[in-house]
Amino acid sequence: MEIRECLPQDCEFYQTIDKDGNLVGEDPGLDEALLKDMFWWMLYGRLADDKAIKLQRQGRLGTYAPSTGQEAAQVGSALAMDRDDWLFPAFRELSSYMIRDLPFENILLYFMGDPRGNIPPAGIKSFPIFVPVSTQVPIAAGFAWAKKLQKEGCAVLCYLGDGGTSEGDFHEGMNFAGVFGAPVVFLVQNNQWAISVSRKRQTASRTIAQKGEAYGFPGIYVDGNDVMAVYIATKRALDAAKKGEGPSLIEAFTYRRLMHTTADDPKRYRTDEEQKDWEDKDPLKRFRLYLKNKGVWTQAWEDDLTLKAQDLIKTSVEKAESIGNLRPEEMFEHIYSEMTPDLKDQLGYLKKALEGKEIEEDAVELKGGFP
Ligand SMILES: Cc1ncc(C[n+]2csc(CCOP(=O)(O)OP(=O)(O)O)c2C)c(N)n1
Ligand SMILES: [Mg+2]
Repeated sequence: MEIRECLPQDCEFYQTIDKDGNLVGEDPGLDEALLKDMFWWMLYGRLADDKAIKLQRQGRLGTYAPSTGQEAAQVGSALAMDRDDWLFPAFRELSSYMIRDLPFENILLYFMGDPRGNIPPAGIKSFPIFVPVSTQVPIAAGFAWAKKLQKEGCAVLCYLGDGGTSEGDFHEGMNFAGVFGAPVVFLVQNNQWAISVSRKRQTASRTIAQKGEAYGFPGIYVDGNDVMAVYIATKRALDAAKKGEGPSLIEAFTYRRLMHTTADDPKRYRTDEEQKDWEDKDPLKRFRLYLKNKGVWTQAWEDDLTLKAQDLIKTSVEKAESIGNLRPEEMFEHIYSEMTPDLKDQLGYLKKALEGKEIEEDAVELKGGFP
């Protein structure tokens, strides 16, 4: 089944290629270097995702949220950003983090439960991963508004999921962005599922894109498994934001091909048939066919890219696994820019405990029960 056939039929849906990689309209005429970059990031993202799942299964990584099947939505949108634009992620945007220069080893560290993974290297214009669903939305709107007031001329790309659109934070952030004309693009990766809750149970709206209209800005409905369509739609929206035309909402219609996280078993709530059907609409497969028809893709080229990706992945795993244990004190250090008196006290107790010193019980009780 084609992606179009799964959608409300009376809605405008932006797509450049069908599931077999054939053009559905005019060729968008993107540069060959960009097309190759798109394929590289999608392939690298897919292989890195696969490695992360394997590491989790081997007990070398904590719970991990896979991106397989969503590479076009992530790569198309992140490549559409300028270097000065800012990224607000949710938690399932592996390819986007890497495109924005967050090394894979940081992502591995984060999912190993090591806070050092969530400290972006200097100069990175990306906020850390937001696990509490949609909490990034109002912050992204406010941040974009601040950038507008400071006349910095940049825009913000804020990711969230279909499930995230049911949160109050989503509506507050959208409303704020609309009223203040904040230069922000909200990109909903509608992957059809929020853990085991299907898109149908999330909203009675025909599309998520139409919610933009309600807040006074454009809602764009795009094939999220079509990397060129996502790229073009996001670029237009970011450019409009930077020209002072305000926010946009993009719904990238895609599919979470694997489990919600490695702690989940999707077989309990969706059919094999559904999963098989989406295998056929896989974004990497589609784009490969398009590039092959164009004479850009060869097996030898993909083999080279695969080797390059495997090499990078191996180095990242080695870096993440050899970083050494955390200092226990570190758990207090990144909560506030300045440690609160309570935390300072607790850190003091911890230091004493580490030195093997006795701690007066009363003092500990009064100050909140540590250790
Ligand atoms: C405020 C909040 N409520 C619940 C959760 C538990 N939770 C984690 S992911 C998730 C579903 C999110 O679905 P969606 O927004 O569609 O993103 P996806 O997981 O599909 O990428 C839930 C309920 C959470 N992290 N934060
Ligand atoms: Mg979802």
